[in-house]
Amino acid sequence: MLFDVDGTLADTERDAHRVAFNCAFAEAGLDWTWDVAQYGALLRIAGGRERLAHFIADSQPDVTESECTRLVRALHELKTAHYLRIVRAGAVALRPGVLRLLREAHDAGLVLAIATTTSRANVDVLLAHALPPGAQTWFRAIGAAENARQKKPDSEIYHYVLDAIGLAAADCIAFEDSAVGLRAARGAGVTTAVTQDAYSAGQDFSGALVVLSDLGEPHALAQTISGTSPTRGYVDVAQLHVWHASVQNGTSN
Ligand code: XBP
Ligand code: MG
Repeated sequence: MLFDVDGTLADTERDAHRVAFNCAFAEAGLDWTWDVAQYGALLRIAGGRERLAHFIADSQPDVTESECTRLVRALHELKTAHYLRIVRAGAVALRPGVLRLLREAHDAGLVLAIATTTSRANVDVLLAHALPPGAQTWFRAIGAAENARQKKPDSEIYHYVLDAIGLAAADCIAFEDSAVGLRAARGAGVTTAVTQDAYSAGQDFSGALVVLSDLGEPHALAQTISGTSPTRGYVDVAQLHVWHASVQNGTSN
């Protein structure tokens, strides 16, 4: 099982990454603020540095190219420090069903890995603060921003992770929250289930095995937006086997 991080393991974007960017702007003496809606539009650019560069090129005509490069590096460093502080303060919780499914999959001996475009430090702090102690070792490989030159929707990070875990794409399933992530996973040939969030709802999820509101819990079932609903109304290891068999038999939609 390959997991995206931002938006999939946890709703990190609106109240953690966005807030961290705004703190970095303020600390640098800039009067820029990304509101919730504007940040949603900027999210189609994967990668914090790339997002900053796009924003500056798009809306700050007075910033020269070399100044932009310097600014992006400095702001992203500040932003990462703020993000780490925000997550350490406990502001980010895992999405419904994530811990249950990770634990169940780990106990069943399934291979777990992470394929994200966010920085490695951000992954480590989230795993350390949102998962039980020692659970970081559940992941055979973690592929993050530092491991791929091209960000999602490019598939490079998925190829990196497949190589690191030594499994074929056909034996894996990816969980993503966004169209950008879905394209990255599908481009590497990995069957992908989408758990959409407030930012990604309504995006083009064609090619997804299923689109759900979240992974669901026995007491709070997932809503199915498209595709076949999980048998029990939530995603568990038995459901992964059902999906794997249906993909192998060519009976998935
Ligand atoms: C989401 C991203 C990241 C974060 C910000 O990654 O695109 O860029 O928004 O993190 P994913 P950085 O959904 O693949 O987990 O500032 O460290 O890039
Ligand atoms: Mg994501």
